[in-house]
Amino acid sequence: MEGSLTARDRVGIQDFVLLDAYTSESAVLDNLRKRFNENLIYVSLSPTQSRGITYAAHLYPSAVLLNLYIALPFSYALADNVYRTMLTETNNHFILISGESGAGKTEASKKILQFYAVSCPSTKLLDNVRDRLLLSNPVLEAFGNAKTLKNDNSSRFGKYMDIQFDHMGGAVGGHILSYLLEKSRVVHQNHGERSFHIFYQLVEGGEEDLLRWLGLERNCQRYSYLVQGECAKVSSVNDKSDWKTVRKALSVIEFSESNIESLFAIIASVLHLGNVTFVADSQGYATLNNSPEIHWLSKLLGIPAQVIQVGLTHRKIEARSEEVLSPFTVDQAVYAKDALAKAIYGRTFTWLVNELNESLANKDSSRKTVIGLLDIYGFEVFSVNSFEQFCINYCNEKLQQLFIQLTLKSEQEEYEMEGIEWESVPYFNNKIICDLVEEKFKGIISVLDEECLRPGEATDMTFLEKLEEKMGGHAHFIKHKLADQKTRKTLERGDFRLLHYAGEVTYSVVGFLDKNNDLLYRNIKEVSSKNAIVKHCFPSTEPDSKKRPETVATQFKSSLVGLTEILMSKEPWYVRCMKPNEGKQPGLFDDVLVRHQVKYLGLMEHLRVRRAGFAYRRRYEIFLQRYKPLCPDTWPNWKGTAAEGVECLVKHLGYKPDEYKMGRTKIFIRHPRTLFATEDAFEVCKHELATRIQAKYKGY
Ligand code: AD9
Ligand code: MG
Repeated sequence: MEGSLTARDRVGIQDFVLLDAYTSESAVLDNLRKRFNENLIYVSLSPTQSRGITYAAHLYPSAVLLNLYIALPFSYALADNVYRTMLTETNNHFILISGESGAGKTEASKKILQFYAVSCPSTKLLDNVRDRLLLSNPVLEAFGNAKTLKNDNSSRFGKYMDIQFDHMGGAVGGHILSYLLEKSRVVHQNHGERSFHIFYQLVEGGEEDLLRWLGLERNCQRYSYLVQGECAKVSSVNDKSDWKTVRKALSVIEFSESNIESLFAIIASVLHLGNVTFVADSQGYATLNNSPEIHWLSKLLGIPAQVIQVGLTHRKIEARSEEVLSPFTVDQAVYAKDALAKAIYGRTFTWLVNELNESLANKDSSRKTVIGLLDIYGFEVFSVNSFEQFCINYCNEKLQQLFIQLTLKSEQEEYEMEGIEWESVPYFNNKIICDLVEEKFKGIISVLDEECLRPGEATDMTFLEKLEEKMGGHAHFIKHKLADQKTRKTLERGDFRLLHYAGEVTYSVVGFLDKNNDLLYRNIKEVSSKNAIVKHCFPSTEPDSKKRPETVATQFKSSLVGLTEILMSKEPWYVRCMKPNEGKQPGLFDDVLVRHQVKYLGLMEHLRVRRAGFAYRRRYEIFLQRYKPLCPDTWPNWKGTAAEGVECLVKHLGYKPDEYKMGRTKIFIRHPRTLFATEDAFEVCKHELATRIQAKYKGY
C-alpha cells in the first residue's frame, strides 16, 4: 500500500554507503531504480548525510558521483565541492566523467563548466574569460560531435579542459587538450549516422551571401559526404539555430573575420571535394572533367586549379633524384581524395583547438590552481566495429584502469602500507586488457605497427593472422577458430573479438592498416595555399618529412600516457554516468542494462571498500596542527611525536576505539560524523578565541 511506505522505501537513499544491504547487487539496483523512478537520479558514494555534500568533499577528495542522467543540482553540488576543496587546500583537481556512449558525460561536463562560469567571482575581465570558456563548447561540439546510432550528439574526440583559478577563486583562463578526432567520419558514415554537425549547420543555417560565396546550395542531399548515412536531418538537432550559436561564439572568442572566412572556406571545400568524381581514361587512369568543384576548390583553398587537378590524379614519386608524376587509377584517386578531405578537416580541428587556447590563455604568470574536466568518447559497440571503436574502447580501458588505481587499488594499498588491519576486497583489474592492447613489442598496437611497416606485403588479413598467432591464447582475445568455445558466438573470418571490461566487442579488421598509417600523398601535402588556415596546417616543409611519421594508434597511445600523467598529479573526483536504457527513451529503467553497468563499473567492489574503510585520513602532523587547540595537553606546543600528540588529542575528545585507527604516518577515522563533531568543536573554539581577542583589544 502506497500510504504505508516510508519515504526511504519509496525514494531510496542517496548515499550508497548508508544502504543497509550494501553488499547485495539487487539492493543496489533496487535503490537505483527507486531513485530513477522518483526522478532523483543521482546517487553518491560518499558519506554526505549529516552535513550536506559540500562538507563531504573535504573528507573525500576522491568522491564518486554516479549518475543515471545526471540531475542538475547534483552536478552543481559536485562542482561546488571540488571548487571549495581547491580553495581551502590550494591544490589541483580533476573531474573524470566516464560512462558509455550516450550516458550523459558531455551534458554533465557542460553543467559543471556552467557552474564555474556562473558562481565564480565576477569582474569585467573575468566575465570575458567566462564567456570564452562557455562558448568554446558549442564551437568544439559543432566541429567534433556528430550523430551516431547511440547518441544524436556523440563526442567524436576526447576533451580535457583545465579551468584555471586565481587565489580569490576567479576563473582566469583555460586550456584544452583534444584527443584523436574520428576523421574518417568526414568521408564515410554508417547508416543512420551523420558527419560532424558543422557541415549541416553551414548548409542549413549559412546566410545566403555566405553560401553563394562558398558555392554551396542549401541542400544537404547535394553533398556526397553528407548523405552516406542517409539521415541528414535529425529531429533532436536544430542545425539552423546551432549555426547562429556557433557563429556568435566565434565572434565572442574573437576569431578574426578573415580567419572565420578561411574556416568556412575549408568546410565548404571539403564538401566540394566530396563531389569530385573521376573517370577512367583508355588506359584505366583517373581523369577529372573540368568540373565546377575544381573551380570552387581552387577559389576556396587558394590553390591554382591546375595544381589541384594534377594533385588529385597523380602521385609524385622520386626516381633517381628526379621527381616524376605517376598517374592514379580511379580507385587510387578516390582514396587520395578522401585522404585529403580527412587531413584538411583533421588539421583544421587541431588549428581550431589551438586558436581557442590562445583565446583562453591567461597571460598573468602568478600561481594558479586548476580544475581539469575530462569528457571523452564513451565505450561503444556497434554491429560493425572498426579501428575507431578499437581506439575509443582502448581509451575507456585506460580510464577504467586509472579509476581502479586511484580508488580500489591505492585505497587498499594505503591500508596495507599504514599497517591497518584490512580484509582485502577482490576486484577485476582490467590491466590485463590494457596490456593486451598496448604492451611494447607484444600488444595489438605493436603487431599493427609492425604490419604497417611492410607496405605492399601486409594486408588487413595478414595483420589478423599475426594477431591470432600471437594473442590466440589470451583470455580476453577471441580468435576465429576458438570463438565458438569461448563465447558461444561465432566469428566471421576477418573479425577478432576482445572481451573488454565493459563487454565484448567484435572488430572487423577491414581498414585497420590504412587508418593506422593515415598516409597522405606528398604532392597533396606540399601545395602552397592562399587560405591562411590551410597554409598554417600544411607548412611547405613539414618537420622531419623524411622520417616515417608515428602511426595513429601509437600517437594515441602516447597521448593517453601523457593524459594519465596529467591526471595523476591532481586530486581525483569522478562522475560515473549510467545509461537507463538503450533506446534514448525517457523514464525507462532497463534492469538488465543497468545491472550490467553496475557490474563493469566496479560499483559493488567500490562500495565494499568504501563501506568497510575509513572516511577520513590525515597525516599526524597536519591533524595535530589543526586540532591541537582543542586539548590543553597539546596546546600550544606539544613536546612529543606527532602520533603521540594525536593519540592524546583524540582521547581527550572522547573518540571510541572502533572509531579510529592509528597508522604508521596517519590517523584513519571511520565515520564522517566523528570528524564533523571535532570540526564543530574547533569552530566553537576559534570563535571563543576571536571573541576573547576582540574583548582584550576593545579599548585600542
Ligand atoms: V558520447 O560518449 O559523447 O557518445 P555522452 O557524452 O556520454 O555520450 P551526452 O552527454 O551527449 O552523452 O548525452 C546523450 C543524450 O542523453 C543527451 O543529448 C540528452 O538527450 C540525454 N541526457 C544526457 N544527460 C541528461 C540529463 N541530465 N538530463 C536529460 C540527458 N537528458
Ligand atoms: Mg559526449
